[in-house]
Parts: sequence; C-alpha cells; structure tokens
Amino acid sequence: MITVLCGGVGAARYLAGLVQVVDPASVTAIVNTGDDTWMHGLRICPDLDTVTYTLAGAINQETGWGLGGETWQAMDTLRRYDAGRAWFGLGDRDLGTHLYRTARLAEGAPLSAVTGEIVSAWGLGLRVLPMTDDPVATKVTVEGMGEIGFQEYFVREQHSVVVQSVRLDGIDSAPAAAGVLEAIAEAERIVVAPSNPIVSIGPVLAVASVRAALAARRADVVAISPIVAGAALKGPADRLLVELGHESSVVGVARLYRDIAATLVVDEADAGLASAVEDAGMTCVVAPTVMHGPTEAAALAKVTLS
Ligand code: FO1
Repeated sequence: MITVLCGGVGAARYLAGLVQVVDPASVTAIVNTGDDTWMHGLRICPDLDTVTYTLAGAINQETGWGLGGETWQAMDTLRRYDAGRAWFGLGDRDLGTHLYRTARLAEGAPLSAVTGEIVSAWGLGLRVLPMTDDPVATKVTVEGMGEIGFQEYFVREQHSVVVQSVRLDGIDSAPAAAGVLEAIAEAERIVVAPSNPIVSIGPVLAVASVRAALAARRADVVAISPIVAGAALKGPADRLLVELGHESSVVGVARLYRDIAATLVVDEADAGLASAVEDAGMTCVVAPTVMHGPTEAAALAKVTLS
C-alpha cells in the first residue's frame, strides 16, 4: 500500500503517474481540506475535486481546476443578480459535484463518505480521503487587509498580496478522517506530494494525530520538493515561504519536512544543494521532478517507490 499526502495540481499529477506504475487499489490519497469553502451556498472542496477530476481524465487542462468542456451559464445568471459574487467561478458541469456534496453533507454524511461516493462515481480505483471530516479553514492575514479566507486570498486577490501569517481555523480539535491513520500506519511507503508546503501540505501535517502517525513512520516517508531552483512551478509557494520567514529553496523545504520525512526528492536543477539538504537532516535524492506529462509523472513515481 502507498499513501500520498496531497494538495491540488502537483499532487494530482503525481498520483496520475503513480497509478500507472502500481495498482490503483493499493493507493490512498490523503487530501488537504484547508482550502474548502462555502461559496454561493455550496460546499466546495477544491483539492479533493482537483485530484478526482485529474485522475478521471476530466480536469480542465488549462486551469488545473474544474472540469474540461465547461459552460458558464449559471455564473451568467448569478452575475445578473450580483456581479460582486461572481469572482469565484463554478462551471455548469462542476456545479453538479458541489450540489451533490452539499446535499449529502446536509443529510449528515461525513465528508469522507461523500468523497468516496464521488470518487467511485468517476470510476477511480484508488482511495481518496479528506485529512479530516471536520471543517478546517485556512485563513490568511494580508498586509493592509487583515484576515481573509483562503479563496479570497488565492482567487479574489490572485495571491498578489503580502501574507503576514496563516491560521488554520478548526485544526486544534480536528481528528483525522476515518481510515487516515491506518493508511499511514500500514503503508509500505508514504509520499508527500509536490504541493505547497505551507497551505496545502501544512494543514494535513497540522492535524495532530496525522503528524504523530507520520513521525512514527519517518523512515518510510519520502517528500518531493515543490520548489525547483528556488521557485514554485505553479502558485505562490515561493513567495509565501519567504513572506513567512522560510527559505524558498529545497533546503527551506527540508527544514519544514525533516521531522516527519527521512528523504527529500529534489530536481536535478538543485543537485548542488543536495549536501545542504543532508545537513538539514534529510537524505537527498536528485531526480527529474518536473512533470510535463504522464511519462515524467510515472518516472517520478518510480523514484519515490525505489
Ligand atoms: N481558481 C481560480 O483561480 N478561480 C476560480 O474562479 C476558481 C474556482 C474554483 C471552483 C471550484 C474548485 O474546485 C476550484 C476553483 N479554483 C478556482 C481553484 C482553487 O481556488 C485553487 O486552485 C485551490 O484552492 C488551490 O489549491
């Protein structure tokens, strides 16, 4: 069994490679839910949906979120009533997922059960679990604005504002979702996907029982650096690291992960920092980590399993 800690796009690409080289039934993805939000009255779980849609081959390839072949008629109607609400786009096809999830949660089903239903309806063989069934909300304190929700920071402000701190509302009392701790305890290999260490992997590691379970398996945990040559391939991870006092480099990533992971996979572009990663307390493996497509993703998956 292989267990993967996941954020959104980078994790989804890694998983798409992994299921080419191992039986999908042996894979459990534990996914960040700190990005989750209420929008237009619906419960939105962006990272869970990005993982699901990517593995189903249904993701919008251009954006990395939502479904391909989208139309936007519902948003046009919403804009007619109040254009100010339309900064967060829900496509007509994607809406079905949020309607279903919101209805099932209102019926009392836990998020992990609803996620299982959605994943199986898309015909996927792997197990996808939210890190917790409790609502956890990533909040960002931004220069000149105070504290705002994660999607307000990421989408409305296009993450072009200066972040002073990040708070995970609800994390202190959040238990791991059913199956999460077992998936960590029983896996032969645990992989930390190349996702944002602060706002994607950070919330997963901040679930106290998850962190303790990982620390107990440290020798078998392999992380992939989402920082290549000092920069994030996608999103604001590099700026966020610096704004919050970390180093935007594979060494900065190693310092964040060294307590829960023994090994860090870094890109060939960072081969020169391998000894600094080792000095920071992690075994360093140098390999191509940039996933241009399925071939590179499968090759990276093999590296993390070897
Ligand atoms: N990202 C955007 O940049 N603009 C959007 O309007 C937007 C809508 C959206 C709807 C559903 C969903 O699952 C994701 C969506 N995202 C959107 C992506 C999302 O905000 C972020 O990529 C993640 O939260 C960061 O991992």
